[in-house]
Amino acid sequence: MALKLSQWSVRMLQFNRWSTSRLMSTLPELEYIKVEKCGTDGRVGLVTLHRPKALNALCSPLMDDLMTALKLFDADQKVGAIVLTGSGKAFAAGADIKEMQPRDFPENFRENFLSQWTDMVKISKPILAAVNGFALGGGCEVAMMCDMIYASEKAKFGQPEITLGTIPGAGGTQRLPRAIGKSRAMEMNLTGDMIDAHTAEKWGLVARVFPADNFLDETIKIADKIASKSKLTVAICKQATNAAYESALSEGLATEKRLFHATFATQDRKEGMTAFVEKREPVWQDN
Ligand code: DAK
Repeated sequence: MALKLSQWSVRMLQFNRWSTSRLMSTLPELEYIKVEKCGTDGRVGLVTLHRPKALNALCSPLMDDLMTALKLFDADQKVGAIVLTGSGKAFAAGADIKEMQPRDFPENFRENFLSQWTDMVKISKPILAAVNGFALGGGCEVAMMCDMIYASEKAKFGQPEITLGTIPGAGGTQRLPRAIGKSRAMEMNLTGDMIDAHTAEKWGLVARVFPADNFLDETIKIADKIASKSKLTVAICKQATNAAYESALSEGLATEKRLFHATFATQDRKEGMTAFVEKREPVWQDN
């Protein structure tokens, strides 16, 4: 028993060491976003929305910085998963109302206002949202553009656009009903009311709720586990799972089968099955 406990302590010490010491060496300085590497050997990219005085309201320059950070980690061959979180008391309180307030329709139409938001879904690596505090409007929508949502028990989700005389514009009327069902989504969208983290978990919007003091480390731990797999197979699996949201069942199943067959063209599929037969751990080449 004593031996088991001491082994556990060593593992916890190792975990705390890699989860809290974040590698910043060659990463760029961005105005509204912090980028760090964490996890085992820095294989998790950590992106923090950093405009705390405005509750990380998602102004256009912040969204540009966010896309820069996500594309940077997507292109980094050492990074296997990305965690997106907020700073201060919010994940993000929505798109920047002060930026939107003076705008008009012709301007929005001509400039395709806020079009950079949709680039998030082009990232091929898994993105895990680690939601602290408020995730409202565009903040809730950015979380839903991620592949998984984890929440601190202090998180609050909502689509308050109705209170501003407008409607959600980045997935609140589309991704939210798919995640939690029509009645609940309709209630959130039409009342503008917030739901707490445990309700969000019960309704299926978030995968898990963690205590506020370690929700980020717990999310990084899951990202680190994903990053330990073949990056190629993970990207294929993400694409196949996303097909469930964008196609009829028969079309989705056909996509899944095609991609399953395609994994047999990879070194990593061969290695994974050979390692199982040889009773050893696989060594991934990401190929
Ligand atoms: N925009 C700009 N500033 C914001 C903000 C926001 N969304 N949310 C908070 N702030 C600012 C506040 O103005 C305040 O700034 P100062 O007055 O100190 O300068 C500061 O953050 C602190 O906020 P509060 O003083 O209000 O803090 P409280 O704790 O009292 O209240 C709150 C927290 C989150 C309940 C409250 O701040 C709030 O209701 N915020 C607004 C939430 C909201 O309505 N969000 C939805 C915005 S509309 C699209 C893409 C996206 C979208 C649409 C289209 N396309 C791709 C087409 C998205 C639209 C939206 O998100």
